Amino acid sequence: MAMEITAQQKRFFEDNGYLVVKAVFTPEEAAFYRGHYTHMREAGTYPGDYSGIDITSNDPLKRYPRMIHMHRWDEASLRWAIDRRLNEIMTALLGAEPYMVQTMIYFKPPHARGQALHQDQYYLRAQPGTCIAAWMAIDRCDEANGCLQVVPGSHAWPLLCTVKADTTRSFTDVTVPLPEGTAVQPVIMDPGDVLFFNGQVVHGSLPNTTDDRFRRSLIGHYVQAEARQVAHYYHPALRMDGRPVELAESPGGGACGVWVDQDGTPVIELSGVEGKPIKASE
Ligand SMILES: O=C(O)CCC(=O)C(=O)O
Repeated sequence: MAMEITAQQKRFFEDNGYLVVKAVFTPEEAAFYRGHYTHMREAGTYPGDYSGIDITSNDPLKRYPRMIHMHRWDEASLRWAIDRRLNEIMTALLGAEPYMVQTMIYFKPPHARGQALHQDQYYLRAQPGTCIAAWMAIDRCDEANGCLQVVPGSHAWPLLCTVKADTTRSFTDVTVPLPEGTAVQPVIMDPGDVLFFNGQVVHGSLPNTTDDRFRRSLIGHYVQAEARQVAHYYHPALRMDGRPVELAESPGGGACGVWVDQDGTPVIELSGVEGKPIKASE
């Protein structure tokens, strides 16, 4: 059966830059991915394990680092990333089929740090248009175990200039500043639910404060059909039937926005310049 998106859901996505679709995958499918990736992670090392693994480390993220681009060598990951249901929803939200450029799995064990607020387009640089993420919960995700957080409406912002992040709470070291009082919305999800969000949306996650609950998520990154270039790290892009599509390389860096005060209201001025991201992927 085709995945239907209601007019109300589409409007929510257009107004807020994100949308949770409940039960896109069944609890049994979520359980399959939970087992699949956990066994894989515990069994060895893989291409993309850039920050290394140390099973004796006190840092939970050293014991269970995220995995990247699994679709390039793991059939189940490729099948998931180009799944008909994800394609139908994104095509309905965007008006055309996207291209798939990245897969990631986050394990986020108890006491693991989160990821500071950022915009995915800072890394992907899809042009023209932007990128989109499909973020599937494979455990229950809530505030205690560090669910994703989004800033509703930030899809309308340009890329913001980054500042240093608090690396005691985030495993990445850059973040974007927000004016005081900006609403940051936790996104509570059950296994199999998928959060779709636009590449400009400011999002991140807090540490996992639980003693006993992982917060695993499986993520696909895509670029809109009108994109003709994407950053080097994300090549080759794939059509949603798995065939490669030729895109050019985005240069990275460029103008970025800073918050300025305009008659007591914070507004973004495109007066900053961002260098190339040092790390290629988030
Ligand atoms: O899952 C998380 O904690 C962060 C993931 C994220 O920010 C991303 O995929 O861009």
